[in-house]
Amino acid sequence: MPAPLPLAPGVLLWKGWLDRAAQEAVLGDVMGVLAAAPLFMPRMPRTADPMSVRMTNCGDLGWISDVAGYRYQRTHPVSGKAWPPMPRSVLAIWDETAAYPCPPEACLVNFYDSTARMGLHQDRDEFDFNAPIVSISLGDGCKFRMGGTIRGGATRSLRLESGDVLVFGGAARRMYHGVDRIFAGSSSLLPSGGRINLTLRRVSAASDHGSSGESQ
Ligand code: MD6
Ligand code: FE
Repeated sequence: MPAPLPLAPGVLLWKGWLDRAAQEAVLGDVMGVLAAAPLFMPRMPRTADPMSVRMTNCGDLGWISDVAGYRYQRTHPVSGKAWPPMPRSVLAIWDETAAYPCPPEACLVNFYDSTARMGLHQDRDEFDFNAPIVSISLGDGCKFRMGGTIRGGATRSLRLESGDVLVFGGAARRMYHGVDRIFAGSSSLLPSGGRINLTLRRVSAASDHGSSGESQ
């Protein structure tokens, strides 16, 4: 297991965690997710402006955004069907990097075409901030920006590439972050180009899963 780069307190980056064969295996599993739960166009709360990324989810819960706001729900907003299960290949990455005793409940799949971006944001719709978020990058590289926990503070950027795994936890769990741009054509993994990012999260409060007598 390669050593991660400690980028900031609570932020670990494993460059090239997945080799090409492993990237292809995870991508194949993500294609299965997309077949069962097609990408949808999320909209900004209130304004209903479309976001530039396309999204779907797998796992028990999925994150969605529409005119009513941001939330987790158990069903796809267009088909109304339950999200497909999280692939084992994806769960394995959480098990190896998250250092957290419970499995993820939600895996958000973001698809970026060459012009898509993601504004600076905090991930704060979850009820368990003790669990980290594990982020897996596939396909074209991107310029990823990270700041502090206060909007408007200093930021730095780094390049994320196919196969990289980034973990945000502890002091960094509520860090601002976003994607400034996609480096189109920088990876041949996705046949038609673009970038896929998977973010794995715990959603429910720790007390919701600590009552069964298991040690935490
Ligand atoms: C992306 N990532 O890389 C967007 N969120 O496409 C995220 O929004 C993100 O990478 C929380 C933790 C890690 C992330
Ligand atoms: Fe995020």
